[in-house]
Amino acid sequence: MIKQLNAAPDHAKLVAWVNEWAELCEPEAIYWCDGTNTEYYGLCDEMVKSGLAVRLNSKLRPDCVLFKSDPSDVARVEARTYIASEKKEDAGPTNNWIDPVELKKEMRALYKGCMHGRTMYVIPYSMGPVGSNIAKIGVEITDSAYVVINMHVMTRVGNAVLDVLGKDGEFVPCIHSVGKPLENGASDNGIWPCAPMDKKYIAQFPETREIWSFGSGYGGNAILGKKCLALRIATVQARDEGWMAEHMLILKLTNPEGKVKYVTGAFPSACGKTNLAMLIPTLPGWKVETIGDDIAWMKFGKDGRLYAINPENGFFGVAPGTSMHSNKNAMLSCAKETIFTNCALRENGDIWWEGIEVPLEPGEKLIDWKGNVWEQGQVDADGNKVKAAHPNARFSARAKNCPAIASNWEDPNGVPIDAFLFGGRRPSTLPLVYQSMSWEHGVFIGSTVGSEVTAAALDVKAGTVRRDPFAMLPFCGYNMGDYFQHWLDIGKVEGAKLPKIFCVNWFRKTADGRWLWPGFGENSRVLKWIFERCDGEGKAVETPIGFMPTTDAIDRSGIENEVTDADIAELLTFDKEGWKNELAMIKEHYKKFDRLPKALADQLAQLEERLAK
Ligand code: SAT
Ligand code: MN
Repeated sequence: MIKQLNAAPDHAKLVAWVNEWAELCEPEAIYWCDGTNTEYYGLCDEMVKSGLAVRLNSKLRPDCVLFKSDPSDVARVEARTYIASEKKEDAGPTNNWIDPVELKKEMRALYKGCMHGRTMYVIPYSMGPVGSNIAKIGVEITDSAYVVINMHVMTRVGNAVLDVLGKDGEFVPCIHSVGKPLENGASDNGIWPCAPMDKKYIAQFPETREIWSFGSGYGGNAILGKKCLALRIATVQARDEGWMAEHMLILKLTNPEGKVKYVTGAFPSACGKTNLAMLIPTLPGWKVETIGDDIAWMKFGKDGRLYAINPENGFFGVAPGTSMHSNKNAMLSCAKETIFTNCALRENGDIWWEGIEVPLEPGEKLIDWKGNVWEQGQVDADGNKVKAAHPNARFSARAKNCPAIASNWEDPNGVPIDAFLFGGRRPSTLPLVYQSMSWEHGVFIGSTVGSEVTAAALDVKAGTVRRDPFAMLPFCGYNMGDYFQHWLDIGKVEGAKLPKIFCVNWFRKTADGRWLWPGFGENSRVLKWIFERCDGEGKAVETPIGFMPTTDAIDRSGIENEVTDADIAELLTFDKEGWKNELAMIKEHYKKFDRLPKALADQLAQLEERLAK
């Protein structure tokens, strides 16, 4: 007999679905999550008691817990992530595919009895403000209390969601298990439960809009509202329903006169998306406020503009490299009520990571993310520096604790978007900023987004560019060529008043490897030009790649010594030879797509013509 820890809601389809999974997974008990603080802190206490989590010093880091995962379970596993569409072509050349019937058979065998000795938590959640017409409801079944508390932070959980669902409302069913049954009263003994790599599956079924996840407890593999629902499944819904689900930050930009523009941006990972969303402008009188740092859902309003909501409720941020200098607002967001994963633990009961820019006491000993004693400067047997925190260590912080969060960030109608930014780390060729010549040209720019990977840190020239169209490569739930077509179709919607499209690159270097642009808060100077361009102002010259600012169009007041006339000229030159090489790389990149829209092939041909002139 499975214990029922509390009453099930009055929604026959939902209850039947939960019972069906309980029968297969055979948990010890079923618990319906209500989203309260009592539930959240109760689960935290349980996990601290069982040794899965450490409570941090309540004076330094109030209401915070630290988890360390299994060393094999530290990030999203793209090789084990599947788009199980009925037809392989519909998943496309950039996604892993297995026949859905076969995959379900295989996974059902794994789920059989997988929750022995565990509680099955049922989490009703909303992506987006509860009740917003842009929001969507999901229900996640999981056997991980760690997932429950993370869903509390990252989504809106509980009874308010059930109220919106009513007796027969629609939801995206999401099933998750860590894949580690506890037999005969065994316990985890403080060890992060997960399954071996060849048993892990992160499966999306686009036609039936289901998510099945097995074997991992970490991040996007397990917190299913985020990448699985809000991107992979939502992209499919957005295509069918005429809206957009994008891997984009959303920021609110206010000029000294109090005029507001909303900007979204797509960047591949490790390009500073969270930093841009929480930027502190160095330009006097300018203000940046955060709406979201990872995902944007956009729908047309009656006025033809695209309105965006942030479907999330928190930030699942990369910890290493985050400091009061690189991102003060992120540091303050995780000052309290935060879940830390795979960070290091200090003697004083606070967290620590590489790049936090908080000095340690002389000789201070930390507990590293693997649970070992760690000292600064420690090297392994091969002479490599041992890291205290895992490079993908995370903080799960509440959006409401971010000092830069915009007062209207939860507006159920969303905010009207003025500009889309695309960018990556490009030490050469790509200028600091340029604007597309048309919507279609902007879609072309989005489809070619890339970031340079340097073999060695000092090796500037030998970098190859890893292309990540719209920063969506691991997150698009259908054929990428069809996704490009969806972007083109959005541009043809009657009466649409579309955002302007820009490409930015904060990462230009000189030939001898010096950064040309200071980045961080100084990026507000580029945002200022973008703001002006949205109003039909801001000086620009037309070049073969698009509209580029004139060298005096970027406000350098106060940084003329840091970014000299020569620097800004280099940042804003059209590099004809570099672009010929770029064109060849884009041609190669485009060969990957089996359903490349003709309009994008035309854009490529037109760029080639303009470069040849
Ligand atoms: O683990 S997540 O997918 O949520 C984070 C990321 O990879 O961006
Ligand atoms: Mn992301």
